[in-house]
Amino acid sequence: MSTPKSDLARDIAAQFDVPLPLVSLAPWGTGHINDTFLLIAADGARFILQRLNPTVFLQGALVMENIERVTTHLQKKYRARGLDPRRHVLEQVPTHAGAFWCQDAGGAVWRVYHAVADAHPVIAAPTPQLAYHAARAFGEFISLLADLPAPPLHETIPHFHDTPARLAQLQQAVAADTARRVAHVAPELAFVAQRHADVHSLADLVKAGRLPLRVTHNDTKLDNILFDDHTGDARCVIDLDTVMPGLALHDFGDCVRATARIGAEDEPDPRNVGLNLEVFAQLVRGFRDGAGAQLAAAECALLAQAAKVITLEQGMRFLTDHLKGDTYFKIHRPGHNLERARAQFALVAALERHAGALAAIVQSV
Ligand code: GN1
Ligand code: MG
Repeated sequence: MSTPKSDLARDIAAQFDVPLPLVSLAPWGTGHINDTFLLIAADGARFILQRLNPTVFLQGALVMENIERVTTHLQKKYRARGLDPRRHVLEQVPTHAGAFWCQDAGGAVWRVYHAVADAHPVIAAPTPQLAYHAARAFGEFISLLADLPAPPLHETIPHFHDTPARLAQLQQAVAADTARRVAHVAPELAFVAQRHADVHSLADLVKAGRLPLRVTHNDTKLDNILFDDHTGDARCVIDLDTVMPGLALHDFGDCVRATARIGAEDEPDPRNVGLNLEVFAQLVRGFRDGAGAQLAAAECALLAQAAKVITLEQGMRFLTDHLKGDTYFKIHRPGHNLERARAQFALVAALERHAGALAAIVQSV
């Protein structure tokens, strides 16, 4: 079916070096921010066309500059290992003018990637083995980018995983109460208020110079990895929009939030949300194996705390968006962001209940 969005996408696709005519152009993936389409050309070649959300990424050009530097560096690394970079790293398709992106009339940035051959994202609940491979891939991503030449990458979204800043944004949303929803979220606000020490725990260590900034991915959800169709190995890390200076602990923590959680990110009944300890153990093992010597003792000691901080932060982000009237994350039903927030807080509670077991796992793995 042709919609105004898909008609625009078709016009934009024609500006890139994509063989025409297209036999198919259809929405693709599960992202909450950008618009993504799968393009299939007459010869069967597949491409991913994306529109960056301009209200989230205010400086799309800087996002694209980061991505070019990061992918070029990763490609070199895989080539040096004798591997075909196209199987492991996103490869951009240029426009006819030779640029890696273009803008539509409204100023939004569009780009095209070659689809990675014989690889797929995993959407379902992962097995411990798959979790191991996912965490190893995200750990290795950090280790491969540790020697990215200066200057530092642009901060594409300032204060992205600055948890105290996220708390401040929540407090501002409460004070403004634009959507008149504050009265309904007293239990959630109380839950956050009891955890101010957690909000500050990692940020204080960064301030004190006790946790290093590295080049990190910052959105380490399971569906941001492509797995090989045949071997099942994690092959390519995708969604590079938020690759920038950050904490390895945030990448590990977000992996736990997304992968060791029982129940969906937007599970409507928080009682169904839990924590899979076996998966957690494999995430620790995988992330350490992947990041290798990169991880410092101070980081290893905080793995479980990082899972709690990032899950609390994500809950605060969803709650803030609910209070502001759902302007940031795409929603698919009324109250969706509140359900997401509650599910994150249920996971925080599960992480707290299992704190002893998590500490023992981190020690023993
Ligand atoms: C957003 O769009 P997507 O699904 O890749 C968000 C992440 C959140 C995630 C929650 C730029 O990622 O930070 O963790 O939703 N991306 C941005 O599922 O805010
Ligand atoms: Mg993302």
